[in-house]
This record gives sequence, structure tokens and C-alpha cells, in this order.
Amino acid sequence: MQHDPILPPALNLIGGAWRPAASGREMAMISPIDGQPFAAIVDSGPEDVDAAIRAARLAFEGDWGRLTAAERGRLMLRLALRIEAEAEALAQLETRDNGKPIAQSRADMAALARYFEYYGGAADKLHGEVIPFLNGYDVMALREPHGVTGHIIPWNYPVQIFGRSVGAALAMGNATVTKPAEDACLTILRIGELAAETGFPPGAINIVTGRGEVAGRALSEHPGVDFISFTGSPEVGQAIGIAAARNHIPCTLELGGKSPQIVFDDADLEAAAPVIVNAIVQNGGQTCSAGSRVLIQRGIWERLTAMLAERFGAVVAGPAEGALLGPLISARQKARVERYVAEAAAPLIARGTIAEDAPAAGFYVAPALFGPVDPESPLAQEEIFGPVLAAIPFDTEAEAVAIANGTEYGLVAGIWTRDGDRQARMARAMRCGQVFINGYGAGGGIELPFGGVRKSGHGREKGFIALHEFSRLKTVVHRFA
Ligand code: TXE
Repeated sequence: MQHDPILPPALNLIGGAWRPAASGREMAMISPIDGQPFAAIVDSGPEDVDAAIRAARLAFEGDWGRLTAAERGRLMLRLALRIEAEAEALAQLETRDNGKPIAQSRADMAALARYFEYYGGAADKLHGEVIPFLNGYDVMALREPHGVTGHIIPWNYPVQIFGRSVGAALAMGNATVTKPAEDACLTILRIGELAAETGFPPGAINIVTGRGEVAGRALSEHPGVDFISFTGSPEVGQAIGIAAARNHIPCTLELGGKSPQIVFDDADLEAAAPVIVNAIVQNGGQTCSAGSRVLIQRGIWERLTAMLAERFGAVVAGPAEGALLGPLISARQKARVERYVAEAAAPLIARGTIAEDAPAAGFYVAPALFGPVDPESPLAQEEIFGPVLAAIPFDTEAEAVAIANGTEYGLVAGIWTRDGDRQARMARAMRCGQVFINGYGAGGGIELPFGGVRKSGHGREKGFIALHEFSRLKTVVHRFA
């Protein structure tokens, strides 16, 4: 394959140097836009992951670990500015790699820069405590980094998830090893290049590409890692949790969801309808917090489903610059989503279309709205990770709560009602990590603690609170005469 100069070379970033796999192996990247190979990446083995972890340890015990919190923060702020300056080129690379519409890639780069700005600014703001104790004692709770943190990142929002987890880890002084997804990792490699140019000491940011079951597994099982941040499927998340338990280390697991938007009959439907459609169509529905179920109170069922149907029917999936819906990430994801659509045991209310200029070998899927959907059926229970929305009718508030909480997941919920008491009751009744009232999603959500319960995972990333996850307390008891 000829090397295209806009693409990063097929190498790992280990200890500040760009290196091929010890085995020399590479793997092809397939473009979601036309299904063709367009780049290569390193197919890392356990020995490459081991080298990256050793490099991180050296950095942690050396130049990176010696920096003050303010110095770390300043480097991160410089990287944020560099990302902003290169944002358009980075966005073009991301769309090439991931297939997502360019507007989404631009939003992702803005969020990435903001993560480094936010966590860079926070690096010297989270400090320990002095705790009142017995006379003759000073007690301090010191806040310390874990050491070497591992970051296993999916393909749906590669740079946002890199920003939120690696950003928080660096702010707290950890040295990081990232294993991005094999389906989309080129932009993360470029960020590694920019970080090196910005002056990050070698080994603070290491990036090893390759397959999940080889490189990802090696990272999650390695005894040299002190903390793991994982975003991906519940099945792999469980394996990561078990590996972390074996090594007696903490982890955060963000594993997706089946998030409901609940619309009561007093809601502002004009405001709700476009938000509900966007929350499942954005990024092809390949969003952990996608609003993949809409619960509609019976009295407004006809009106709201008609409003949603009109909008769904108008969505065109295609490669055009202004398209709301691009291709899905892979042939596998496309087949998975099409299978759910084909096997749906509910009436199809509306389906969008695929643009005529969309390459036939690209991974495009037309969005679909089904309803009424049985709340116990696969369409209403399983994370499809595509632009497929299940509409479910309900009568009472209690019934809405039971349906909303009636899946194994619990990540996000949206409540649409003008009744203030009901807003407060519903927010408390939702068994999940984040609730939106009369809205859904807000900006990149950088400042908002984010994470799930049960099958959606545990731990919180984003926001200031994530700095607690990426650091630990040490109690120092000083007795004096
Ligand atoms: O995820 P995987 P996949 C959900 C979504 C999607 C499904 C499958 O429902 O349809 O998962 O997606 C690495 N040890 N989400 O198969 O396999 C892998 O290389 C260590 C929700 O792509 O979990 C990649 O870097 N690592 C979600 C990352 O894990 C392993 C985002 C995620 O891949 C590994 C993505 C192993 N044994 C998918 N196997 C969200 N929460 O937003 C794979 N990996």
C-alpha cells in the first residue's frame, strides 16, 4: 500500500520513539466510506505492549514524574492550543479514518481541545486535606497518581474518549499507555505526534495499536499497570474487570446503554422531537449515551410518532459534507444493525434513505423508527449501536419508571415534561448515571460527571470528579511532641 502523506505512519509511539511491531506485523485499515483498505497500522503483540508499559514506568519515575502539577497543566494547555490550531486537518483525518460526518469530527476536535484545556487547568487544583485528629497529631491525606494507567479506547468517539481519560490521567501525574480501537486510531496517533512536539517528556503518552484480543488483552492483564480505563462492550468490560481484580487494581468501565427519553403528555413536543431524532441519529447511533428508546405517554402517541416519522423519513445517510448520518464503522456493525432491523417484531413507523452517491461497498444504513415496541423485546432491551429507535407507549408515571429502568443498562435518561414536581421525582427515580430534563446531551459534556450503573459499567469520567478516579489518597499521620 502506498503511504499517503496525510496519514500517520504505521508505527507505535513508545517512549517518545516511533516503532514498528517487534514482529514486524501490520494490519490494514478499512475505510467505512467505501469499504476499501486505505492505511496500515501496527498489529502489536504483547512484547510491544510490554515495551510501552516499561517506557511509561520510566517516565513516571523520571522526567514526567518530576514535573510539578503546574508544569503538567501548562504542557496540557499548550497541547490544547496546538490541537485547536490543527483542528481542521485533524477533523479531516478523523472523517477519513472513522467515516463520521465532518461536522461531527470538528465537534470531536473541539471537545478534545477542551478536555486538555479543562484538565490542564485542573492539574494543580485538586489537592489533599489536613484532617483534624487527636492532640499532638497532624494528619494529611495526600493525593497521588496511580502510576502507569492503561486506556483502552473504542472507535465511536476515539479522540473524545482519549481526551477525557488520558487528559484526566495526565493531569494527576500518571504516565499513560493507550490502546486505541483497531477500527479507528489514526487521529490518536497524530495527537501523540503533536504531544511530542509540544514538549511532553518521552513516555508520558504511549500509544500501541492493534487487535483487542491481543494488544488490548496484554495491556489489561499486565502486572505493570496500576489503573485501567476502559470504554467498550459489556463483554470485554467484564473481562477487563476480571483482569483488574486479578492484579488488584482499580478500573473505570464505561459500557454503553439503552437510554430512554420519556415524553409526558404535557411536554413541549416541538422542542422534544428534533432532539429525540438527533440523539439516535448523531454519529450513526454509535454513541454510548444514544437515546435509543423513546417512551411516549399514550395521549400524545399519535402526534409525537407522526412528528418523529416525518423527521426520520427525511434523514439521508451518505458521504456528503452536510450529511447528518454517515456510514457505520464497519461491515460487522452494519450487519449487526441490519439484523436487528430485519428481525424486529414491531411495526416499522418510518425509515430514512441512503444517498444515491453513497458507494455501494460503504457501510451505510438508513435510520429506522419502530413502534409500538414490546419493552421486553430485543429492540427495546439490547444495545443496537445504530440509528434505530424503539418507540414504547405508556400510561402512568409509575409505568414509565418501570419501563425506563427495565433493562440491564443504566447510563442516561431524558425526561420531557413541564411539571416541576414530576421532573424532580423522575430524576430521582431513574436508575442511571446522568439525567437530562427537557433536553438531551449538552455540548461535549466535558464538565459533567459521566458513567453508568450495572451493565453500563462503573466509575465516573468527565468533569472534575474524574480526577478522583485517576488518583488515590495516602493518609500520613505525623505525631509531634
Ligand atoms: O467493542 P469492543 P466492539 C458496544 C456497542 C457495540 C459493541 C461491540 O454495542 O456494538 O460494543 O463493539 C478493545 N481485551 N460498544 O466489538 O470489542 C478493542 O480493541 C482488551 C459500546 O468494537 O469492546 C477496542 O479498543 N481489550 C461502546 C475496545 O476494546 C479488548 C463503544 C472496544 O472494543 C478486547 C464501543 C480484549 N479481550 C462499543 N477485545 C461505548 N461504551 O461507547 C476488544 N478490546
